Amino acid sequence: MPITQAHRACHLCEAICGLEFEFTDGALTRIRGDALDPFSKGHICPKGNAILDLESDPDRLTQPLRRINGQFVAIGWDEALDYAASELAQIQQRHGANAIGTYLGNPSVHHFGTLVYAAQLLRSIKSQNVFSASSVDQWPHQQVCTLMYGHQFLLPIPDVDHCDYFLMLGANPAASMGSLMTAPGVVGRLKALTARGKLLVVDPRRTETAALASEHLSIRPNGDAWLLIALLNAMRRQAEPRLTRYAGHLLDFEQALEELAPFDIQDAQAHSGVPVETIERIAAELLAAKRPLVYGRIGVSIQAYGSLCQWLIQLLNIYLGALDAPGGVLPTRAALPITGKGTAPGAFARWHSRVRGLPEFAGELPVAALAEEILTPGDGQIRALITICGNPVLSTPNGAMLEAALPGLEFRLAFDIYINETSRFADLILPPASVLKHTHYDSVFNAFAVRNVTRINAPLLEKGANDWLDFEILSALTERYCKRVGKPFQALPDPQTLIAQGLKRGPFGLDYDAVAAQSHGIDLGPLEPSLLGRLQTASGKIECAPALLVGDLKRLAQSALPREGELRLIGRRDIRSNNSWMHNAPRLIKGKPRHQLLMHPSDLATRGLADGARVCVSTPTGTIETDVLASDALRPGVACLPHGFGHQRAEVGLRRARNVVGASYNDLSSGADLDALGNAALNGILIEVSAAPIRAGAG
Ligand SMILES: Nc1nc2c(c(=O)[nH]1)N[C@H]1C(S)=C(S)[C@@H](COP(=O)(O)OP(=O)(O)OC[C@H]3O[C@@H](n4cnc5c(=O)[nH]c(N)nc54)[C@H](O)[C@@H]3O)O[C@H]1N2
Ligand SMILES: Nc1nc2c(c(=O)[nH]1)N[C@H]1C(S)=C(S)[C@@H](COP(=O)(O)OP(=O)(O)OC[C@H]3O[C@@H](n4cnc5c(=O)[nH]c(N)nc54)[C@H](O)[C@@H]3O)O[C@H]1N2
Ligand code: SF4
Ligand SMILES: [Mo]
Repeated sequence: MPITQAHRACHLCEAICGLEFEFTDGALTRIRGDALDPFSKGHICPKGNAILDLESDPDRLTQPLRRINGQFVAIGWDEALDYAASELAQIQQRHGANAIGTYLGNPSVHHFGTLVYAAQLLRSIKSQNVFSASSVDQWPHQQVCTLMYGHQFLLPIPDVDHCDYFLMLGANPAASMGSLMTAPGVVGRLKALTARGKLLVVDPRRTETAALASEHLSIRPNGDAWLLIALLNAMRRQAEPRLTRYAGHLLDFEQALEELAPFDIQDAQAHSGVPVETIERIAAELLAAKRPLVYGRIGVSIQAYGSLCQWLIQLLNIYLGALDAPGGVLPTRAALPITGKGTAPGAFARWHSRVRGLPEFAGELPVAALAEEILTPGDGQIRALITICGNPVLSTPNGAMLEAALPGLEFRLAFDIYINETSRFADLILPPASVLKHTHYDSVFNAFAVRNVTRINAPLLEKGANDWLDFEILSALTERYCKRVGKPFQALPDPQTLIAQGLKRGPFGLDYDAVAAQSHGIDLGPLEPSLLGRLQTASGKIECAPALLVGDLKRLAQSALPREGELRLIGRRDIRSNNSWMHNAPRLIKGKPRHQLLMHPSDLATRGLADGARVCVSTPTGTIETDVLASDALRPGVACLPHGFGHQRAEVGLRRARNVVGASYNDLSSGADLDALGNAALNGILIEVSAAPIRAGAG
């Protein structure tokens, strides 16, 4: 049996680990970490191994499916593409350009072909109704960077390997493997940090990351903005800001601090649950550290004060002199640039959503507005929905309302490898061939890495006669659509050419073949200061007091104090999950159920609930049933539920996932709960928990 090996970066999460794929007689038989990847050094997690399951999954689609009389029927590619183009063209002819809505999901950013060619499709369709998972995720990061640094992707990345004090809010890299901090083997990196310095985790739950941290601070959900302001005010009392590095590059820093001055530290204690003395001590520790940094992720992004938190984090890093300093937070120098000339810096409010008037950002509207844009009649109503690598029924707020809206559409097109909870409503599903069949370059997450790295990998598997790669489908669809509506179409060069052009143009002037020849990837060195020379603001400076963010301080100041007995819901990720779409992989779902509502024993006691009880969780949006698990890792008044479950609603599609117990978190969240700039506030929502009614036959 000939055994061969090939290498490729993992496309499943932001850690982009190098993986070694072993083939026996041409069939994929084993996956290991690629020990020769200079960045990931052999790291792999259970999901990396589950690529074996994805590749052999009998539920994976291999051919276009068209709904005919309520049943999915396999059809040929030519017919499928013509059908899609014709429907899209007709709907726009009947109802106007904005009648087509598009939702782009998380995996679309991992595949160069999908990312670039979907953008071309959207430019041709020219609808203002574009949505993505970004507005249930990292919008606050992008928006704050646009406002302060002039580009949505000038994201300061934690220099995790060189800092000596890491203040981490609302992130759990021990489960998520790191986010907006591409750091394969992040747990090892964090352990090295705790050996040389301090990792302080701020989270309402004592998470897996908190457990390995030097210290864990249990905070009230949504209390972070108060804590961050109190830290800035405390630092101001203790020491001067360290601004030498930014001389001549800072605008309105003093003004920003002045805006925060009226916030009282006693109020910060009341709102955050963090004692005044602790706040003062942490401010002192940050100031005493040689290379401190502050970073916050999902827990401080998908919450009521997401953009405010991300702004305050930038201000703290500036105060500490950590912004753009080695060992602090610095933008990666991507070999294939996603900032600078020819890239979209991010723009605000060029249009607004029709129903609620929510402002656009970077060409997208908040996905919290999607369902109402489908359901509300009138000019500009969405009549057709394209989903690209997404599952908004499970992933976006009030998923049940979106689910109820889908049947009313005139046409639904899904670009997906599965019949999921969203694509099960589709009129047509277009499944791209296995990602192992296309050239792989992760243009996004190489650009957010904690070192400057780059890696091109050739296809591992040969493309079959009936296989269509992601970019081939999207390009053919765009061409046929343009033809029908009489718009000009210019085919983009193939992905390899585009990658080659990008690498050549980039800061390292790399040659495609030279990069591809080193299939384990190339390390281009540690993060180095570059932000000040890359600022793209109108003033050419770091704009520290953007009116949109300063304006939100009023809302924070007026926020109500936590009420006695209230219960707030937050999310969690498990190392064996990947949002909503990997619950069909046997390797990941084996073992005990992982979907329970975690509650503090004292909160169970006050509600007369026993550990393990079946409960109803309710919000004004909806009610779900689940099992409860007592956990003293949570602070009292907080409950915790993972998202991405709820596969029972699909009668077709993911046969194994259907047996994975767990209801959908987003049947509880509301599209009305947003931060100041439109990101969904999915964490920190008020819930009621009571014993579930006993049903005959249940058990
Ligand atoms: N309550 C709550 N909700 C959340 C979150 C939370 O923390 N709490 N997190 C949010 C975040 S951060 C995110 S990113 C979103 C994710 O939200 P989504 O992106 O909407 O959901 P995913 O579960 O990632 O769905 C990905 C889809 O892409 C498909 N897919 C996978 N690989 C490929 C491929 O190669 N090609 C194609 N065409 N399709 C593919 C899968 O089958 C699946 O249907 O969820 C958000 N929702
Ligand atoms: N295994 C696995 N890995 C993943 C994913 C997955 O689904 N599964 N999803 C990927 C995606 S798309 C993303 S965006 C990243 C996200 O990466 P992370 O941001 O690291 O994700 P989480 O594990 O959800 O961590 C968020 C933390 O915020 C805490 N939190 C909730 N509310 C608050 C609050 O008000 N304040 C504070 N301070 N903390 C709060 C939660 O308790 C939780 O521990 O993970 C990626 N990696
Ligand atoms: S950590 Fe992320 S990139 Fe690495 S193997 Fe796991 S899923 Fe893949
Ligand atoms: Mo995400």
